[in-house]
Amino acid sequence: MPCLNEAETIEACVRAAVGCIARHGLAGEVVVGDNGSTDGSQDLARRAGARVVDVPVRGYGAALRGAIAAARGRFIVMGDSDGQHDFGEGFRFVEKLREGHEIVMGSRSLGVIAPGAMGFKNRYIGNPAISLIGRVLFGARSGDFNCGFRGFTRAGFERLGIRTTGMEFASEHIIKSAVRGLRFAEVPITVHPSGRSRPAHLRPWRDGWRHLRFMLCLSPRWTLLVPGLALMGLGALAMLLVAFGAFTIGGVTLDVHTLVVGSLLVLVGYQFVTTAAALRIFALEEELGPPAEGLRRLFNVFTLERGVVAGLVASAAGLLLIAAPIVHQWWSRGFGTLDPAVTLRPTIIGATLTALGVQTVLMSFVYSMMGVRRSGTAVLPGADR
Ligand SMILES: Nc1nc2c(ncn2[C@@H]2O[C@H](COP(=O)(O)OP(=O)(O)OP(=O)(O)O)[C@@H](O)[C@H]2O)c(=O)[nH]1
Ligand SMILES: [Mg+2]
Repeated sequence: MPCLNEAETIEACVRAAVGCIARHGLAGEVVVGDNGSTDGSQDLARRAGARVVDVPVRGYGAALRGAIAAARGRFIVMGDSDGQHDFGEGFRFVEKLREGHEIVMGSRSLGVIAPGAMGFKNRYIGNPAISLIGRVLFGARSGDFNCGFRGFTRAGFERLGIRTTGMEFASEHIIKSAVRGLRFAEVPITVHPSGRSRPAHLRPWRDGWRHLRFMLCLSPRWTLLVPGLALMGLGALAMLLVAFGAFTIGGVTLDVHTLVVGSLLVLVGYQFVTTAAALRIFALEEELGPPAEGLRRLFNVFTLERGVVAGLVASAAGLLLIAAPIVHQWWSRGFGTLDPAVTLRPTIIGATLTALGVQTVLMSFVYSMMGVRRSGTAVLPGADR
């Protein structure tokens, strides 16, 4: 149980859990992860029969990670100590774990949500939205992604290498369990209104955003990569149409303006794509995201040096494309005002190419530096060279 200033409810929670363990004849213990309660929760928990672990790092995830590390069981069931979870239902998780499941999620939507147990924002907006995104992006089957009542095997949990310390712990835990293919089950649970009179620790907007941000950064494919490639494709098409002259279709003539807009789409799209790669490398290096064999192979080919050379060549070609027509015009007509009708087209194309090249050089360094910290064991070969 994570606990932060739950003096009003911690005793009842611990007693319920102790009772559940005894009733089912389990060899178990109640471990409370506390990181700084100032209301005497620790002593109340001990008196009710729990072992209290004082975790030096603040945050919900840190408290749980500390408690889980200290727990001695093969199976672990976690739940809140604010009175919302009914630890009498804890045995449902044990049954599923005994069947061989490695992560068992409590589900409020399959179970009972007592009146007043969940605020409108969390129940109808935050939780469904986060659950949906989690299912789509990571294939996590849970219908109640952020439920804090869960069971898991210690061995399975240790394989996850959890990193977060705040409320995102809840997302990281289930996402990684899904991504690593742990055997998954769901059990219905009941949630009650919390038994405390002080406000909740969870701050819906801030914590909801942190969950969302965490998920989007871990899986940039649908948020950045695919939109970026689409923008680049669209932009390239627009540029190709008018690269050599105006293009007329059904009475509409497209010309250099289309070229500028196409250039913009290509550049913005490329920024999306290169940022997606950076986030993905970060997730890999931090062991946060799913494994990425494709990306690994890609970076075998695109080493830092090759990236830099390719970028420099593109930039040089771009600059040449800008300079050549201008020099040519000056050469043939003498110095004077340039005629945009002649020079603008290659200038825009050249500028686009130069920007792509510079971005490639810079990002090559960024990617390579991201692999340096763990050099020797760099996930991306070539990144540590
Ligand atoms: N040790 C520790 N426990 C925490 C921390 N933040 C939250 N908790 C505990 O985690 C559990 C869930 O926190 P809540 O604030 O109730 O979050 P919630 O249940 O998602 O939100 P509500 O529906 O508003 O209650 C409670 O038992 C808290 O005591 C923390 O920073 N440290
Ligand atoms: Mg709560």
